[in-house]
Amino acid sequence: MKKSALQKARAAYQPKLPYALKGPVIAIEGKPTQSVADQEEIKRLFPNTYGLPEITFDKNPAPTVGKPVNVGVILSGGQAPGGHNVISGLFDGLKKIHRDSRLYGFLMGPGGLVDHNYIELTAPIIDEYRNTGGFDIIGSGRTKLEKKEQFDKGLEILKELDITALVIIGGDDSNTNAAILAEYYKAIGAGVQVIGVPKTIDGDLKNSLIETSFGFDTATKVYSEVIGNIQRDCNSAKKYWHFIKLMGRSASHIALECALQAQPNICIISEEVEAKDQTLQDIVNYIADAVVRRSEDGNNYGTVLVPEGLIEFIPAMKKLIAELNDLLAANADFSTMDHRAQREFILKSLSAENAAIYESLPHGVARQLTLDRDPHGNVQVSLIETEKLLSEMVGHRLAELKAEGKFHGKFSAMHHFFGYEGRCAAPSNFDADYCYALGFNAACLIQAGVTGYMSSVRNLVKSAVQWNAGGIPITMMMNMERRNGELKPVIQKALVDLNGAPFKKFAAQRDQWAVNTCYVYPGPIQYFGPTEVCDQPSMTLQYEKLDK
Ligand code: FBP
Repeated sequence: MKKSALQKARAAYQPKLPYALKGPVIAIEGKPTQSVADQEEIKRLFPNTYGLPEITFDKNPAPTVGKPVNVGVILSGGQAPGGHNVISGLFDGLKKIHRDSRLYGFLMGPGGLVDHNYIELTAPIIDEYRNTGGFDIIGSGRTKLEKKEQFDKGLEILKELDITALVIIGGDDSNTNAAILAEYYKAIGAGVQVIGVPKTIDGDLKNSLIETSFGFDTATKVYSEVIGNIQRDCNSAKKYWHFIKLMGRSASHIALECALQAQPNICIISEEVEAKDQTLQDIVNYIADAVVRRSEDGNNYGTVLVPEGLIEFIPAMKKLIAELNDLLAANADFSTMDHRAQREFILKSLSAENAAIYESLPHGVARQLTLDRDPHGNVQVSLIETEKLLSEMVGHRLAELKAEGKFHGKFSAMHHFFGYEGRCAAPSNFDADYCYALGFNAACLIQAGVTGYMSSVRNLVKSAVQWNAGGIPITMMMNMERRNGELKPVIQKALVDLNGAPFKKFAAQRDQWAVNTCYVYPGPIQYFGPTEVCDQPSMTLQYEKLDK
């Protein structure tokens, strides 16, 4: 396969490991843990894996002799930069335990385990993918691993390949399922450990013990680079307002991080919209006001960052989506109707209040709200064109203001959606090191014999050698939430904390950014060069950890 010059140079990069993982490793057990909420219920549902101690690794003065171990690995859900390094770190960690250890990759996500599709990952395959972006080494998928029949079917192939540990690389939903699988295999004495690895560009799988999910760092650096480029462009031509939607599912971590890096004129934070009970019109008025004020200085241009999950956080829209969810779930033949029939059906079935909101939306956006949910029951927010909805409504508002003699400028909008272009970028040095350490650490958890744990590497604002490594029982991160009409144990999603340092930094500066032109141009990710250019973790992480 032909390689670019950067790919060749990058292949030779040796990711850094935390000091504790460099030689023989000893597992130190902490105190028994508890779930973040609903302790009695989670304990009842996870009798074999609840309350386990946190584990920290340290250097073992007495070298240990390991036995060969066969391990399976699955990439689950959306791509995130660094997945290949988790797998190469895992591979190297297993080979360190014993050179006859073997690693099998299940293909195209959790479905590969159930359908028995796999390959053995050998050294030449792993070497091809070190420090590269993407999940193409084994592919990824969104099959939800949750039923006993799937677990049993998976166990057949695990037994056939003599696999005694499974590593699931995924987001909050996939790690929730990893915990359920770990509990089931433990309960039936299957002899298979299950270890999770925190993945997602969305940055919403984090807590006091998981400082960040991998991929967030690289993806936000890619988006911030292009936002900066757009800002240079609009500052040069001075004629467009750019509405930029950013991936991130429900949480606004990505939008917030990009705002901190690039200092756009406006960034909407969904969690704040919900907390302040804002309407769509409130958001539109806020943007229109900035457009008017900038136009008074002759600046008919600017940038607006919009988190992709915004629509779900506007309280009135949230109610509408909730009613639509129930309506769609109860009417299986909805997808067979044509667009006009679907619209009529919805308008006559919704409550009067929700029908009025639905009817007020541009037809395209209204239809996008009824598209198929993903296998976890989430609205596919990446398919809803919120950036267009907002700019259209801002345009209407400005026309009104113009008619009232309150706006004399020009308003011409451009639209962008950044998501897929950042998910498979070559991992930044931070993600390359972090992912390699997470994978290597997962091998250490396997050697320690534990199950139902998430690989945890912490102290991430320090240099990689100073990072701490260990494992956190997944049940510790769980609470009970309503999903598809039922209360289920799930990992608590981390939304933007409006009292946290990253949001406060942003809120303290945004009024300045809105009216003035304070753009920062972060430029492309650098892999080689001075550490302050190449090795800085995200600003979110820095503010969260250093600005307490
Ligand atoms: P994960 O939670 O699986 O990591 O999702 C990441 C993500 O990129 C979201 O930001 C986005 O909403 C979604 O995937 C898009 O899904 P798809 O890849 O199925 O289009």
